[in-house]
Formats: sequence, structure tokens, C-alpha cells
Amino acid sequence: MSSVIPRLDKQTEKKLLSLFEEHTKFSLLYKGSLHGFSVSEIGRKSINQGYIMIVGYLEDDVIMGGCTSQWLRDRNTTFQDEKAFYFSIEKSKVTKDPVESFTTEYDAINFENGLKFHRSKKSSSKLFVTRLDSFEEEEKVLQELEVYRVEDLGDLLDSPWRELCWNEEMRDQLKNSIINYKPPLNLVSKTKVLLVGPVGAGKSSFISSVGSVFHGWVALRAMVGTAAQSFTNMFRSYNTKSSQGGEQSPLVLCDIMGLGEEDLPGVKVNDVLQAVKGHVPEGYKFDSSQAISSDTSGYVSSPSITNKITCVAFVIDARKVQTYPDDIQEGLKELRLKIRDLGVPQVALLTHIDEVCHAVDKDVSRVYLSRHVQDKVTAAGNLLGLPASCIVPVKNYSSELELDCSTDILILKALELILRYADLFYEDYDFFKAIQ
Ligand SMILES: Nc1nc2c(ncn2[C@@H]2O[C@H](COP(=O)(O)OP(=O)(O)OP(=O)(O)O)[C@@H](O)[C@H]2O)c(=O)[nH]1
Ligand SMILES: [Mg+2]
Repeated sequence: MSSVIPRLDKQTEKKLLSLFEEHTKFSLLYKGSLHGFSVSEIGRKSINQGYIMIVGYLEDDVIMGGCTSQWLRDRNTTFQDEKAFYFSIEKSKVTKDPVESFTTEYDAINFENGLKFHRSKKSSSKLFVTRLDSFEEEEKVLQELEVYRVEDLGDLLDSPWRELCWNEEMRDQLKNSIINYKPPLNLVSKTKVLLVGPVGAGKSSFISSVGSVFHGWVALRAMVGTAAQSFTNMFRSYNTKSSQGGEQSPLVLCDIMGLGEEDLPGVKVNDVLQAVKGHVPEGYKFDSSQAISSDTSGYVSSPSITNKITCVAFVIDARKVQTYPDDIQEGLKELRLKIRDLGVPQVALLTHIDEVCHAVDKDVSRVYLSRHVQDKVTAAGNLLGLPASCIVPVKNYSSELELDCSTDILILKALELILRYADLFYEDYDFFKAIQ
């Protein structure tokens, strides 16, 4: 969009910037006269772009618009947005008023009780705006309509909240330390780590991303995907190898079905605990109507230390960390306590960080400068009752074709944290064995 000349002049831009408390910048996403005056096109161009500001230009230099403080995730959506507002600029008068919610539909965008941008029977090739805060509700034709991404320049802190080197040397060093990792007990040949979390959080993607880092190319595994319910439906263990057929690390990552929410089927707390204890056979297909028990075919009745899980990594979606429904929150808390009683250390991986901060989306090495990611790590700590030092942000490979050094480093740092905590399992093994 850099070659497109916005209609917004410097003077008006200054007035609009004054509507924001934070130090802000606007980036043009859509221009009606270029992209067509269509509500669905506005939606398409605005999805996952961050906070958006709609600016409608009317006759006589009148401007009306609105701004969200949440991301648009869908073309047809409604969300409560306490910080959203609508505004008008008429002559030198600037007004700003709050709206409670924001809705995009097939043919209208609605700043509730404030303004509505919409099509009209009068003309299908134009867009109109109607003020909803006056009795007249007169629709006015727009000469131009632009949508801007509102970038908070305060997104990035002056200094990082965690220090990390982002060079290839660091990546190679981390890779070597993971491949050469040895569990502290000589008898143990494998260290099994279980990934647990809500449906779609990125458990399988993390395993797939680890594979990509070690293979040296982005290899999205078949178990990654989205579906109405958990895409992963079985228990499966994945070895970590330096390359195809190469040196193998004792680290084994185990994938299971996601925790379901509300009416959606998902893995039950009991089944996760059975997996943690090492009772679940490889390839077991989860059945939400049937709990795993000693009657389950292939049930491992006397798991050895190599069957047991040595660290549970909770996988939490940064986009949803503050909005997970009650049943997910309760399920996670119950698991935390029950896994604690088994003496299994727990850490958390915060995924989808590229989707909560644009600066990070552009460059993953900014993760520890990102105020948004820092807030989400704090929120994940509150959700799980885990100290922030046990939580690491991760960007999984999802749509990329090539590896990125900073993305690799975050994935490897997550493995390093997991292995440090797995070592604690062995230290406390005799104690917990004696009390169980
Ligand atoms: N942008 C982005 N997408 C991600 C990330 N992690 C996962 N995804 C995407 O999110 C979707 C779900 O990822 P999965 O790894 O299948 O999630 P899961 O936790 O295994 O989900 P279930 O098996 O259904 O419980 C996929 O489309 C992934 O490509 C991430 O860090 N960033
Ligand atoms: Mg999965």
C-alpha cells in the first residue's frame, strides 16, 4: 500500500492522532476509490491487521469515522469493545464519543449507537454513513472511505524484559545442547514431555516446528490443523532427531487431543493424567465418551520410568489467554494441581504471539521488547497459577516456507526450559514414588 496516496492530509491526521492517548501511527489498509466501495472488501482488508480506524470523507470537508481497540478476526463479527469510539471533524471542531460494541455484517459496519457505514438502495456503487446518535438518522453519501491500521508506537519497550542473543551461533549452540542432552539418571534412555492445552492452541504445531528446526526446513506435519473439535485425536510420541536419520536426542514430545470447551468434545482431565502416569499406549485413539482405564486395550499397567511423563508443557494461545471459557480455565487448574501431586514439573508455552503484536509478526526477535506479549505472559501466569519464569513465548511455523533464525531460537529456548524442568522430575522421583 506504500504507493497509494492517502486522502488523509497532514492537518486532519494531526487531529485524528489527538484522539489517541498513546503515541500512534496510521498505516493505510484500504481506500474505497481504489479497492471498490464494498463493505466485504473493507472486512477482507482489515482482518487480523490490528486495531483499525475507518475514516469517511463527506461533502464540505466533513469527516466521520470510528476506531476499534480489538482486532477483527472475521468478516462477520460482533464484539464488545469498551475502548472503541466514533468521531467527527467538522470545520475545526473534533468530537469523540464511546461505543459499546462493534459489528461487521455483509453490507454494514456498525459502531453501535454511534455511526453506521453501509450500502444503500440509493446506489450500489457507493457507500453511505448514518449517524445513529441523532433522531434524523439521515444517510449521507461518502466521497471517499479509508481504513487505517492504528499502530501503537508504544508497543515496544525501550529495553527487553528478557535478554537473549538472536544470532546463528546462539541457534547452533541451543541445537547442540538439546541433541546432546542426557537425562540425569543413567538408566533412562528417553525423556518424555507431554503437551497439554485447549483445542487449536498449537500443541501439534510446536512438535512440528521442533521437527522443522532440526530438519533444517519447514516441514508441517500431518497432525497440524484446524477442525470444529480437536484435530489431534490420538496419543503419539515424536523423537527429536538432528536431521532425517541423524543423531537422536532422548527428548520425546508427546501429542494428545486438545481440551474441549463448552459442548465440544475434547480430552478429559482423567485421560491426561493417565497419559502423564505413562498408562496410555502409543496410538491410543481418544474417546470422549469412554475414560481410559485398566480395561482399555493396550493399557500400560506397570509403566517404567521411561513410559512416564517427566514434564508437562501447557500450550496456551496468546490471543485467547484472557477469554478462555470457565470450563477450560477450571480444567487447566485441576490439571495443574493433580500433575503437581504426581511430582511432574510444569511449564507453559505461549503460542500465536505473532497474532497479538504486529511488531513481533514482522520480526520475532522483538518478542521480549513487546509490551503485548509481556502482558499475555502475565495473563497466562494468572490463568495457570504459574510463575512467569516458567512461561516462554513461542512462534510456531504455520504459513512460512523458510526457517527464520529468531523463530528457531524461541522454539529451542522453549525446549531448553522443558529439559531443565524435566531434570527436576528425576531429582524428586524417589520421593514421589515413595508417597504414591
Ligand atoms: N500464526 C500462528 N499460527 C499458529 C501458531 N501455532 C499454531 N498455529 C496455527 O493454529 C492452528 C492449530 O494448530 P495445531 O497445532 O493443530 O493446534 P493443536 O493445539 O494441536 O490443536 P488440536 O489438535 O485441535 O487440539 C493451525 O492452523 C496452526 O498452523 C502460531 O504460533 N502462530
Ligand atoms: Mg493437535
